[in-house]
Amino acid sequence: MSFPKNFIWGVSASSYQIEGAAFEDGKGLSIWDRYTHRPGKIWNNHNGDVAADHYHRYKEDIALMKEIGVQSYQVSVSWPRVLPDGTGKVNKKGLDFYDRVIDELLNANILPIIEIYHWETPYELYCRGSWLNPDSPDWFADFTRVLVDKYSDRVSHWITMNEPQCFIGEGYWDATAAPGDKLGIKEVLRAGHHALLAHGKSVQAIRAYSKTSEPAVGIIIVGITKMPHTSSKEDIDAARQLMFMVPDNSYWENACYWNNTWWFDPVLLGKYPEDGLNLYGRDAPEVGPNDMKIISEPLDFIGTNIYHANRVRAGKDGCPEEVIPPPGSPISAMRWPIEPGCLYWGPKFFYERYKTPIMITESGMSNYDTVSLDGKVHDPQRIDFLQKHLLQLEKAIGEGADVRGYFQWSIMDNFEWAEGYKERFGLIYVDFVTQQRILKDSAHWYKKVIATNGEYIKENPFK
Ligand code: GCO
Repeated sequence: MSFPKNFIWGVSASSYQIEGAAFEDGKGLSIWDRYTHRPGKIWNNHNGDVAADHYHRYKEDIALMKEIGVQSYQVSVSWPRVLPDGTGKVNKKGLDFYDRVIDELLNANILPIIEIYHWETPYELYCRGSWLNPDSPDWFADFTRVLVDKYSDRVSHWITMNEPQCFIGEGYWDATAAPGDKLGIKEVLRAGHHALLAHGKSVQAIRAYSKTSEPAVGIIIVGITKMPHTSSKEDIDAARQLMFMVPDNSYWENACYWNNTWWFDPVLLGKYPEDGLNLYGRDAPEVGPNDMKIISEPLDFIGTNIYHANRVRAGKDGCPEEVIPPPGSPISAMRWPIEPGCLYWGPKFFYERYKTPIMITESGMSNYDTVSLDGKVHDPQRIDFLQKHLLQLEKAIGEGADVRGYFQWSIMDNFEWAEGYKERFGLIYVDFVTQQRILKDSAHWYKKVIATNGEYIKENPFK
């Protein structure tokens, strides 16, 4: 077993989480610029005004990526940096920033993948209703076109948007992310429908205007992964069943948006799942005659972010039930369970259902890393985490799951949304006071993994 020859070893990050320069060079405000300045929303009232100062340090950061040997990097774009009002006038300085980033990456032999939207809705568009506004899909298509016109002579890989479950569900239902509104289920689902339409129109714009003959286009959806508690057929079926259902809110918290099929099915199968439609009834969004055709524009890959899994077994009455991990089971600093099997069962189940090539667009671990007296950052837990997860991914690929790439989240420590700078996910340590960068042990380890196309994961990293 080994990783395919053209497998892509990458890293990811997102604009608001690393760029800083929130009020510079003509950038407009995003909903995150507003939300983080509302007292009590973010741990210790942190914000992304400066973040990792990547806006000014992108050259240094790309040099470090090169040192690690990274093959690809997801460049996420801040919408209001490019279009301060969300539509209309382009901010040349903002557009030029990503242009320079792309050139720098290409010079370092790193494949840039443009991620058009990682939650940074322009505040001006929020004031016009944002994703609730039926014009929002067209706003997003116009924004896409601006990027495609400028970058597609050099960029061939595009991701329309990242995690609708989060920016719709957390943003509009439970208010734990910007814009922090609590809407009713009908509005939430309507906003979600517009976001999916925006995705579809964005795909159309990429294909219509790309200067690259065959652009590769995808979307990122959270891969909420369930894995069987034992290898029995009953438990495997139970895990699969739970992974692909739209449960009601009594089943697990926020199930109304925290599920896979409500988001993946329209995009890949061209329809909302029956169980979800039955559950929502009259609250389900109105679907126009062409909507599903637009939403399900063919994709070259699906990106999915998988960080953990819940264990599931067949309950006595035949219904799947989640298994609470026994006391002492490993968890990360984020208090997410550590279940390396998520990168086996996740890709396996997703590929089985959707038969579309997969990129693992985020995978990684938060850890409270510190600088040791030797000036280095030793993070054996992260190495252990990545090694175990990659071994599982390799197994899934060996058994036929078509996974084309793996992106570690994140290239560097960054602003972890509601958790502020408390959580560190990076391969590169960032001192947020001095902005000094230090390659963690895990970065040196990942370098060897990339250089050997994954063979190095079989070595004991601690001998
Ligand atoms: C998400 C986002 C990232 C996070 C990362 C760790 O999954 O919420 O895509 O921006 O920072 O996943 O939580």
